[in-house]
Amino acid sequence: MGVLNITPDSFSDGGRFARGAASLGEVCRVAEAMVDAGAAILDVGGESTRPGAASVSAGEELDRVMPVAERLLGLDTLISVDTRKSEVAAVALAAGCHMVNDVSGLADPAMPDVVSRSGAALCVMHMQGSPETMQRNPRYDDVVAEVRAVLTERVGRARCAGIPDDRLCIDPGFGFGKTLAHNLALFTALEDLRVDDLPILVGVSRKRMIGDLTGAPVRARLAGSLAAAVLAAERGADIVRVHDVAETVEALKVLEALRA
Ligand code: 8Y7
Repeated sequence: MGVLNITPDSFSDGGRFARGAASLGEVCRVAEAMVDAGAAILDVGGESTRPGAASVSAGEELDRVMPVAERLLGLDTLISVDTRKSEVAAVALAAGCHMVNDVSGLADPAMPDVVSRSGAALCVMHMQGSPETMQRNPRYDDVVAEVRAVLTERVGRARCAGIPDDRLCIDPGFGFGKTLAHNLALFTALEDLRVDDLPILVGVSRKRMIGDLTGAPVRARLAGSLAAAVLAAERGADIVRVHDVAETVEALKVLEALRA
């Protein structure tokens, strides 16, 4: 899954894709390169979820995401819309997007029905708190058990709305209301998080967790991100969400060949 942030202040691309002069063409060129490099899914997001980020309105989110999504729907790949809002999801899915990536894990009570009615896929991610406050003081007694319990409950809500298992995946939400120790505990126990046989999505590309381990700034986290992507795949991740698609695909090819 290739990351396309259409926000002025995204986590790790310095707002390279912010709405503005000529940005639509640039985003589309980057997206095409990701597909050529082997991305199976492109994840398009218009709301920053960086710690402390202010929220945006549904209208603003749609203004950012839809022009890009509409262009990308012509590519031979699945388009995921990264949103916490059922209003945004409804418009994106009506336009033909294939998946909703909900970092809030269904905080919007209307989200399951919107996804179910469209026949799209859904990723439910775990987050403690909200982006505004999540990194202030993350706390768990047993992070693996608690994240797994929340994901199980959210999968139950999705199933109740009629979303079938072959359209669902789960994600522990690295960095979303988690300290480095929490992230490491979750990564180490990845397979223990699995809910039934649902696929697991892992997003660690360029994150602070990688910076904490390497000392590298956002721009220099490729090597650390590749190591984490390969190990996540080896530990059972079915989908990896990354900024550097070509490099990650190469690393995963080597993993596949060298696997016993
Ligand atoms: C994740 C994500 C982000 C993640 C899923 C960033 C939107 C922060 N991280 N979605 N989104 N999983 N499913 O650094 O880990 O890309 S935003």
